[in-house]
Amino acid sequence: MLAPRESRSRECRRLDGLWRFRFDPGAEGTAGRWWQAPLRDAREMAVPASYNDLVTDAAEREHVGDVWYQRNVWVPAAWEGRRIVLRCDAATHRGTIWAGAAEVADHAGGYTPFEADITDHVRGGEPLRVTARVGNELTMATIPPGVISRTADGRRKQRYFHDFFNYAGLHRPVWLYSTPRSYVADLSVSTAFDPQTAAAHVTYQADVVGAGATTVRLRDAAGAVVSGGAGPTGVLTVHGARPWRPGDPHLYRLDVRHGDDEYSLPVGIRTVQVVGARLLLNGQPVRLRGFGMHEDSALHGRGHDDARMVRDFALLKWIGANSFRTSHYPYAEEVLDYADRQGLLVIDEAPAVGLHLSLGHMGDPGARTFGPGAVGEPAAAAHLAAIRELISRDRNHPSVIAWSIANEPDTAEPASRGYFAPLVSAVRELDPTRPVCFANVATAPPDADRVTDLFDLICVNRYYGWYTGTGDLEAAEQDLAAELRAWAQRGKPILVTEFGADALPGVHALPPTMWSEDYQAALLEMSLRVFRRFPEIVGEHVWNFADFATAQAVHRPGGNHKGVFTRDRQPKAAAWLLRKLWSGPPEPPG
Ligand code: BDP
Repeated sequence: MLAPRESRSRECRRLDGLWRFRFDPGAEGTAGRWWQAPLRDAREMAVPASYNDLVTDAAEREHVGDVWYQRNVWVPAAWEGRRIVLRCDAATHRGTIWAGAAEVADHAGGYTPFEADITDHVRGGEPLRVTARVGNELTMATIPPGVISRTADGRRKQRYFHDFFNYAGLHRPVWLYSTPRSYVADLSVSTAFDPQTAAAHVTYQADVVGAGATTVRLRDAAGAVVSGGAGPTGVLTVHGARPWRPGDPHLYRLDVRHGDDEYSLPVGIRTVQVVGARLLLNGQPVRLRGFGMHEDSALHGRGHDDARMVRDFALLKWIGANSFRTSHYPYAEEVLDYADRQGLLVIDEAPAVGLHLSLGHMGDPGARTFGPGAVGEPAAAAHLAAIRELISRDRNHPSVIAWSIANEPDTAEPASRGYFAPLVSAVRELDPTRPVCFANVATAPPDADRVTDLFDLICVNRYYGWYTGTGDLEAAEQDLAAELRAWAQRGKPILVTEFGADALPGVHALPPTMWSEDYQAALLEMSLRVFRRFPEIVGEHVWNFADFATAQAVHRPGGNHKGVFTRDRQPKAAAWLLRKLWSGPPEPPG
């Protein structure tokens, strides 16, 4: 699905700002047809943002069910006769949209966009009432999964199996945009690059609607045409191509015209391959260093915020990171656009987290995950839909070098294989150009895991020195090395996609003890020392980039404090250490 972009033929309006807003604790809005009139008893709410941290009432912060957003917008008179689209970048976790009295879109999945052609429902030069119903419920039919129960006094309670707060709302921009009646509906590009000859191929496929000729031009950063073609599909050849890579994230621009419509897509020419235990970018071994992150900050919650994004990327650069994982859901498209321009490598993750119903403090000991009544067919269908939408949205980003289709599922359970095998095949069919991975959980070490052979990369999340070997870094060092030695036998690249320790900012201890900044730094230093012994380890992603909000729990004092930056993006001691250890270009493995 194409992101809204202005061009000579396209106009985009972001409907950011204050919308009328109402909680619907009694689930009355749908029966009462709240979209048909101005929302009664409404307050105002910021968009984009999570609503949870903008209210002062506990029941509202923890509300389970629907909320309603509404606003009026003027449809520009100049748009009369054009195609008009209403688009929502993210309604977490389910969104239904009305244009005036007409329902125009309904979408499940909290982190991918959806849109509707509303041409027949609007008039240029007239006002339009836009209403959005957003539901935050997680069940065994959603991804991520959850369970809703009732308290003795009748309140609905949401339980979930992942370690971040269930923020909800209109998290990303809502758009009204217009195109000509004949238009470019979708576009997919893939690139091939020969490092020996610097020759490149850009294969493109445009879905076009309506009459008119289709032409494409590939331009370099200076705007000069380097290749061109005609027709909705084709292969463009570029001689002397300048490949996209961290350090020189060079972007070409593909201008696609169909009839009067023009859409311009940034294109980075690069290849990603797994050869043996190496990960190659443009034929060269790469080693990833960086973080698992979250879209999370004070007040905004999970709402996209350009200011936070700019600061986060500045910190990634400062600390010497070259990559991150979009743990545990697809991030805003603005983030991937920025990563393309900044030259960050991204492992792009589907929102399949918490598929482990017996894990830690969030699960029930002994609970089975995969099968009817738990994570069964409805969840698998939702998971597949989420993967399809992720790939369709993000496949054109050069920064995206791998798809992660789940975080810490219970892959020691035999039924996990039947669950994952079809999903992996689907990813390979949707995108044969990128490696596929998932983040393996500590309860599925090499001798217990049932699925890792299906994937291209071995990604492991390990907390030696924290959840196991608690407080004992010597034991942790040995156990970590022993487990990595076992994974290294598999002959595939290994990424340690999570390791870390909570540190309360300002707490210090010598010798280092748990929860201090010093212990966090010592644990990270020990881990990096172990990783250096394994040529198969091609990536180290610290958990987490910054402190983040979680559900309330006895061991989560004001959230998860495994950030090496505080929630307001200031460095802890570990950040200074990593900056030192990650200075200079990442050494190639081996
Ligand atoms: C891992 C999860 C991550 C958690 C982290 C932790 O992948 O989402 O936040 O542990 O416990 O299990 O800090």
